[in-house]
Amino acid sequence: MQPEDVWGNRWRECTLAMAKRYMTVACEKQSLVCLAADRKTMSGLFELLEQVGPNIAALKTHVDLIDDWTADEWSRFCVAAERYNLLIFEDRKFADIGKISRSQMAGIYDIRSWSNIVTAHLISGPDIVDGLQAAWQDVGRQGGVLLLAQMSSRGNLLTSDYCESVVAKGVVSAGVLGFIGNGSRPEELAELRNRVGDGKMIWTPGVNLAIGDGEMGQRYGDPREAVLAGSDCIIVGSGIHRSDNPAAMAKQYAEASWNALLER
Ligand code: 5BU
Repeated sequence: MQPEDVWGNRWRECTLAMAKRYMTVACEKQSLVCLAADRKTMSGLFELLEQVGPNIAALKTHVDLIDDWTADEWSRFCVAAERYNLLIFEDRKFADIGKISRSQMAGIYDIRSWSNIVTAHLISGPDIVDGLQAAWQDVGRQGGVLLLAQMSSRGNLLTSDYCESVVAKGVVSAGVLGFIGNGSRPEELAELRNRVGDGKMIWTPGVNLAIGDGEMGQRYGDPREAVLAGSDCIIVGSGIHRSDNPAAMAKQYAEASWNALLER
């Protein structure tokens, strides 16, 4: 199936190269799953990647969770992820002023050199997007920023008014791939999609086939409902990596998300 037939207006209106790349990979894999690879060792990450690589479209990392991180092992891991045709998304949630965010993309982890996507809060103002984009340009790469418009955690402070301001600034920013929406609440997600229109992506954490409350304030909603409400990518962590059979679970999430996209 051609991406333009599957994605419709989203394909036509999301012009950022990274958006097109994601939508193409999702069609090739028949999966809208981004795995939240929240493992604490390099061997755990490699193991997970081998299990779920064929059934996911993107891999979300928290590089600073890894106890035995080394630059060499990490670049081996990124090469392995690319072999599975995955976009690499560092969920760093940058929040500082533009020039410091640019520098934070370098440093020991050198996020700019291997990430395709990063998350950012817009709390410090719109220049953060320019800072992050400048960091990718510093190493001759391109990437896309996902702005936090909503969060999945209970009691978060991203109010509806705040969300509206983030969307208003984000939709007109070329370096913005899209927004993080709350996958646990389809009605909030539908409201976000209304505000965003078709020109940007919405990616959603807080998704699990077992809906309800998770650990420490996390909340979960159903993958199909999230996609029907306007999510373009479901971010799933423990639903896959904590299960007894991560490969089989990744396949289930892939099918649920892909079928929901076709239904949408
Ligand atoms: P879980 O195991 O599916 O609950 O993992 C969710 C992941 O998504 C985890 O890596 C979080 O850092 C990430 N996340 C989230 O849960 N909620 C949010 O609002 C944002 C990110 Br932004």
